[in-house]
Amino acid sequence: MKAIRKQYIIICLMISTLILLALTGCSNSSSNNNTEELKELAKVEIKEFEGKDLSSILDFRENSINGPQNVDISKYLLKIDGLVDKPTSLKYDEVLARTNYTKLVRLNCVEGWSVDILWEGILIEDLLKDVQVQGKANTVIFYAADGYSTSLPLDTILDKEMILAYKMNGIELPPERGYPFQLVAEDKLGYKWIKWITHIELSSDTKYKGYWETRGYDNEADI
Ligand SMILES: Nc1nc2c(c(=O)[nH]1)N[C@H]1C(S)=C(S)[C@@H](COP(=O)(O)O)O[C@H]1N2
Ligand SMILES: [Mo]
Repeated sequence: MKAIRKQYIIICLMISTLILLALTGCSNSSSNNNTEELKELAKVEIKEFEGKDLSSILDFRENSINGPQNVDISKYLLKIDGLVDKPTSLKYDEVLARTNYTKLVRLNCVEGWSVDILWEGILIEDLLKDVQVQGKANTVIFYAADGYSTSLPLDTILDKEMILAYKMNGIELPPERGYPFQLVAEDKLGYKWIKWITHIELSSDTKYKGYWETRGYDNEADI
């Protein structure tokens, strides 16, 4: 009888251990699921900001000169040079390490469509502080991975507190929208909103003309 009871107790212990193991296993896997769900949630597009409806990332028309670019972020460098005392090349994370700003700004394309997007990015002024812009610089020329370029007066960039966006509506810029960086050229027509930016050059050439500007579009590009 005693031997049977001992066996009975041992079997009971084994069963409860198994149940415990199964339970902790379950709770582990369910917490894993939770973190996956959270990651998914972060990808959901923001649809409204301070009571205003936003356009969707899908409302843009893709009409880039050479189609969407796929920038390899492990090799990516943002070069900042020209009329500066300390030219530099920054990795993606080094750019993002600056203070982040959020702005609701409308992009107007000359083709007659527009989008209201919540942009998130870093102030160009912050990047320029680090390279020490020389007094004779008055123009900023931007170059992109697809061979596109455009320019803006330095004062315009500073006055309008223009940002280099890496997120739109809470989502990292997708490749077709200019990953890793698009210029939020507030109050300027779409062709100043250069995507896939790789190089920022400080210049004194107020007459510089970018891709669409050399093809007849106004260099001021005011809306
Ligand atoms: N590098 C690059 N940036 C670019 C362009 C381009 O062809 N190449 N097109 C411009 C134009 S004309 C507009 S309207 C805006 C938005 O274009 P999208 O809808 O193709 O993103 O991106 C601008 N930035
Ligand atoms: Mo455009």
